[in-house]
Amino acid sequence: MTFSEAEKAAIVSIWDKVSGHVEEIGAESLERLFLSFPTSKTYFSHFDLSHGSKDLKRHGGKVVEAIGNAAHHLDNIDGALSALSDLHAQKLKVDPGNFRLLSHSIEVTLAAHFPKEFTPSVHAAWDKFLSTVSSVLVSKYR
Ligand code: HNI
Repeated sequence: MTFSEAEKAAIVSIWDKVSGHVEEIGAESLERLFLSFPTSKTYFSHFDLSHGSKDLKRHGGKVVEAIGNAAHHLDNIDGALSALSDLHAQKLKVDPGNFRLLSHSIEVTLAAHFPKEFTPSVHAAWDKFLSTVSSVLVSKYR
């Protein structure tokens, strides 16, 4: 997947706002995922999923940092997320349908936090970006 200069600018401009708040944005995205789509919780039975828990913050922070890494490598997301792709496909074996649900939850969180900046065109660029990240993470399933 290639990104236009305008799409790259849209992705990076939101990332710049998120980068100082990775745990907060990540935890909220996960909480929205688990509340809206409870079956996604099956992968996290070893976590404390209560509101504001350390597990949500720690894991949310990791997920959002990985998205930031991808945002800095828009011309080579495959390479940037290669190890994570192995992990999700070979070890975690998360049902691929969950990636759309998480992407959606992240977009809702971004829209709620940055209502002025998350315009329709920025939203479209982020949707394309998160869908590319998701395809990379499920690319090694078979
Ligand atoms: Ni995901 C672990 C990033 C989607 C279930 N995941 C990670 C880690 C990162 C990460 C980073 C930590 C790796 C490490 O410790 O080495 N995950 C991402 C990203 C996306 C994603 C960037 C998509 C945008 N993961 C999902 C989805 C699910 C999921 C959709 C299931 C609903 N991930 C997991 C599980 C772990 C995990 C389970 C292991 C958690 C643990 O620490 O036990």
